Amino acid sequence: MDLETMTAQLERLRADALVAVEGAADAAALEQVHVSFLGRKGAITEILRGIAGLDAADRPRIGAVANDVRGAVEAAAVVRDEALRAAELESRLAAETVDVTTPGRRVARGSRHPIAETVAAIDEVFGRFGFVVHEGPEIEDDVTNFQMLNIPADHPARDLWATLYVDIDDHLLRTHTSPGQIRVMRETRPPIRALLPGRCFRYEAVDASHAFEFFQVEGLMVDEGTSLADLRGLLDEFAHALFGAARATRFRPGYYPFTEPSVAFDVECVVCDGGGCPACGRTGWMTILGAGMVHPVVLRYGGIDPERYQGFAFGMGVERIAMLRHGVHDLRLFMENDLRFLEQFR
Ligand code: 2NL
Repeated sequence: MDLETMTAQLERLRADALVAVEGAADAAALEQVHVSFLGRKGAITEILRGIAGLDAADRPRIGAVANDVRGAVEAAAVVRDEALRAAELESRLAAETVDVTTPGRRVARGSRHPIAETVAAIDEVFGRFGFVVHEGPEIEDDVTNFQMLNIPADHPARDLWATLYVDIDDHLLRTHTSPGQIRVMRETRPPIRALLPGRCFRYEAVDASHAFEFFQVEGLMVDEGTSLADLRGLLDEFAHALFGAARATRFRPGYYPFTEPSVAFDVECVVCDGGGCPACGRTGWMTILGAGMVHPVVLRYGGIDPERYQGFAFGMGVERIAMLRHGVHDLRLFMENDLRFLEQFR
């Protein structure tokens, strides 16, 4: 082969290679083009093998042409490679674009249980009058749960509290939060304004108005000169806050071994506004809590001198308050945790 033929072949290969580089659709195709023109067995390399048959004077000239062709093809390949990478990146960015205006998935959010919400509402009202929340243990001893509340062992008044006992001598599940108030009296000095919310337990057959587990809030105030009138005024504020400022209230005589006198506190029926309906047994009144002046014997058990101090106490069932506030007729709904029920209190 002579110089002219070889030069012509190299120039044709340059043209072919540049077209092939330009046409390579991706990195693999480009690599293939590189191998087939510039590789060890590539077309340009093959031509250069014929260099030995040329005159010594022609060899540098064909070498210069070959280097120029190789350089041009290499340079075109680099440019093409960059273009392919840029296109790759472009299409990935397009595919992975996040639409920040797309609405988010709604997160299911819990809410306060209506019993906890009612306890908080009760706490809030008495808190305004300086009552401080205390908590006692759910497992109590017989002495604190009963005897210090003027309910002796074997006394018929015990029948008022169907008790659940535990496997520890003389221990039981508290039947009310009153023992917590005994603890407050024994641990602090008057003036006392204590509020005791908490879970209580009784051995009860379950129906729409009875449970074996329920919540109670009790309150206790002890100071010099505390009277039934103070109790009445405080409970009026409470009833008006929870059931409406215009509602009439009344005291009726009641009985508890730990208070003397004892009263039931009634609010004008929230269903019929006092006119009389099935909800209030046609009386126009609903009992929302029990209360009274702390029995002197109970004050003394609490370490308080009844000659100097007087106290009042009250207690309410939280489920009952919640039922009246929300028009719920079966307290079992509060224990079932059916979301269709609970979601109505969000
Ligand atoms: C009710 C009535 C009441 C009390 C609870 C009490 C506590 C002490 C001393 C005196 Cl330490 N009394 N608590 C008093 C009257 C009534 O609860 O029906 N609760 C659901």
